[in-house]
Amino acid sequence: MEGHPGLARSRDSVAQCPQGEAQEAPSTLKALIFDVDGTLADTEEAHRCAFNEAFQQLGLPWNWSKPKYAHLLLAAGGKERLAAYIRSLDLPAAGVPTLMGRIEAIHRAKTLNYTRMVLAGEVALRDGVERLIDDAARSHVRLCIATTTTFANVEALLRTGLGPKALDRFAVVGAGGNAARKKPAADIYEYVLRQLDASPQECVAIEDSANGLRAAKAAGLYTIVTPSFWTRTEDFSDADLVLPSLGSALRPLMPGAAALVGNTMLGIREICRRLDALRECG
Ligand code: XBP
Ligand code: MG
Repeated sequence: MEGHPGLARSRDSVAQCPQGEAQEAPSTLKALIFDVDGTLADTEEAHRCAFNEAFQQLGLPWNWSKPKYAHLLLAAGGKERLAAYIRSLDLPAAGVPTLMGRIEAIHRAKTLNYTRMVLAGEVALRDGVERLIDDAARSHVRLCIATTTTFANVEALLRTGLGPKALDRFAVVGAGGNAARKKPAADIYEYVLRQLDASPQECVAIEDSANGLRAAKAAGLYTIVTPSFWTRTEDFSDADLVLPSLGSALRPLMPGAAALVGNTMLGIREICRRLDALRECG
């Protein structure tokens, strides 16, 4: 089920800036930086199943239920999630290092399961993602990715959702291996900004989780949040704009959310207006 209609809010300052003024000068917006899991697609259920399948494949007596996984999601990164889980187990002291030593192998098996599921078409892009990506391309706004997940997962999702040449459409792809610290640290966003040679004031981040929001804000980015099934109860009070989804012709934004962005879908024009209004109105 896409988006929770009640989840719509905008940071007042921009909403009060008189419309149209910011439109005269060329927009500041240089790039949109997309998170992956929960933002481009609601992927965590597939990740959860891929983990459970890997546990079976490797003879581990573990199974992550949805409530368990929702809790484990507080740890960003699949390997970090495994480590957090192992630490939570009531194991004899010697048992912990042995299992910690198996994390790489478990995560490799999980990634193979996950990419197989994605390439089989089991994970669809969220509403409005492809439309906004096309809108950005038409407006010469560059596209980037800042994610915690493994690069192979990004490639599989983009290839399946946007076509075999999808990766070429992204100026910078910052994934799990490109940042020393994972979200909520700002590292992956700072990596993308460096590669892009852009300032945070010229870019907008699109996220789904509190961890991701904190990372984007720590990097100084105007941040739009579209909560996912797994994150809809998290705290997004620091977000600049919260929408249940990006909206699409098939599933337009409900009146409350639509009123915030002046349309039943969030488009590049509105994102530019907001970023430029911030520049104009400070
Ligand atoms: C969210 C994550 C990821 C995935 C699992 O990533 O925390 O770790 O849950 O992927 P995003 P890996 O920043 O895109 O929201 O197992 O490859 O880490
Ligand atoms: Mg995410």
